[in-house]
Amino acid sequence: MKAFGDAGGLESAVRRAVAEAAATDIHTHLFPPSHGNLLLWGVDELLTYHYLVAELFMVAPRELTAEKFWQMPKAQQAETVWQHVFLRHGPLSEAGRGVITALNALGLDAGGRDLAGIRNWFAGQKIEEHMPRAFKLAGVDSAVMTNDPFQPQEARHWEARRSVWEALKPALRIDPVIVNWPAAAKVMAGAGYKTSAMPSDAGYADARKFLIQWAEKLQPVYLAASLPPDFRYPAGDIMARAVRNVVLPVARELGLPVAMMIGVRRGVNPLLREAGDSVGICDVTAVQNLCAENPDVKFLATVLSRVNQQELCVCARKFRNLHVFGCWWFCNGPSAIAEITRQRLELLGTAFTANHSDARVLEQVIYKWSHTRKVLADVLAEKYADLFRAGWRPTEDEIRRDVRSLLGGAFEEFLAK
Ligand code: HDL
Ligand code: ZN
Repeated sequence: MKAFGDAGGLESAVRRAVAEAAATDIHTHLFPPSHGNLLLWGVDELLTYHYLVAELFMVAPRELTAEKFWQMPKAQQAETVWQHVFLRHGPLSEAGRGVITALNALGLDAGGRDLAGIRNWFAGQKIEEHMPRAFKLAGVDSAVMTNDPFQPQEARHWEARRSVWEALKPALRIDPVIVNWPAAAKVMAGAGYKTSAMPSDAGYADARKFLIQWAEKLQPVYLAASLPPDFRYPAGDIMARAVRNVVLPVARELGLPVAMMIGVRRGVNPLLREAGDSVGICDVTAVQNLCAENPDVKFLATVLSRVNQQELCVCARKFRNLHVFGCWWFCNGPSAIAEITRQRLELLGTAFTANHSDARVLEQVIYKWSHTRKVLADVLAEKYADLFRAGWRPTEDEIRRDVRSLLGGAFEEFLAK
């Protein structure tokens, strides 16, 4: 295929490639339709996304207390968010604009402000058709779920061996083993494993068995955990001991990568429930030490604080067993995605995964990927123009190859190497 002779042709090829490339969504909170109401979808779920609940309480009158809100039925909660965040204030936030993007992509006139009519449309949808439709609109070929065996309401569906749509891939989520050993030990003991609140070598051995048995059930793409800003490694604390004695041996035995999402301060405002988590600057040397100490284990990492982003990129330059991914949560807005992606291209080339949706509600894949593609196209157009000015003439195939790398290709290569 011919190389581009002019910058104009190059830019339109970049934008075309970003618009058309399939994205592999490597971290979501979606579930198979067979897992019932664990899979959230529809306008009421979109409007009560915890990002929007946080935004509601920033603008709602004082008399609307969190207690009153949580006692409302879901539709009333959604109407309350619609009134305060969308009608009484412009939905200029990323989560607000996202709802508009998703609804309009589905052919609904969000601007008409007819919430009841939009709700009726969703009521007429069948999830078995609606889920593939949402993935197609998002350009997502597959999505990795978050599957937590420590949540009984999730575990029961896997115990029942319910069907899983082939576009959904499992991930074994293991936070409690690291961040709340007593709770994890209680669940494992309830399943007949010899674990107790006080960690011991025997308890660690049974915890490894528990995770290995769940990995056999789920066949996960990776092990995953979100970690607090104060996660340190190596360290003598209960978190580091669980990583050393349970997580790393299991990852090694199963040949599974360990995905770490670091920097979440859980429950800074418990009244907001899932909306009550915040961000903290983490210690990237924990990632560095894990990679250095375990060259035979693969690590995926994303960090929640903008402050840690450059350090994580430099860490990935030093350790071939580290793959950087995503503009996570509070970093998943155009300004942060642009800054982070520009920095990653400059430091990592195409050896990273540009984003993941973290979708909790099905239709969020539509807006999260639409908004990401817009920013990615702008940043890549700029970077290819710089390369063109330097004298390199990429072909359209090479551009498509690079774009796919950023949208899942590099992840697949990392898993395969
Ligand atoms: O720990 C995680 O996986 C986070 O993504 C949380 O689920 C968070 O609530 C979230 O949805 N972020 O986008
Ligand atoms: Zn998540």
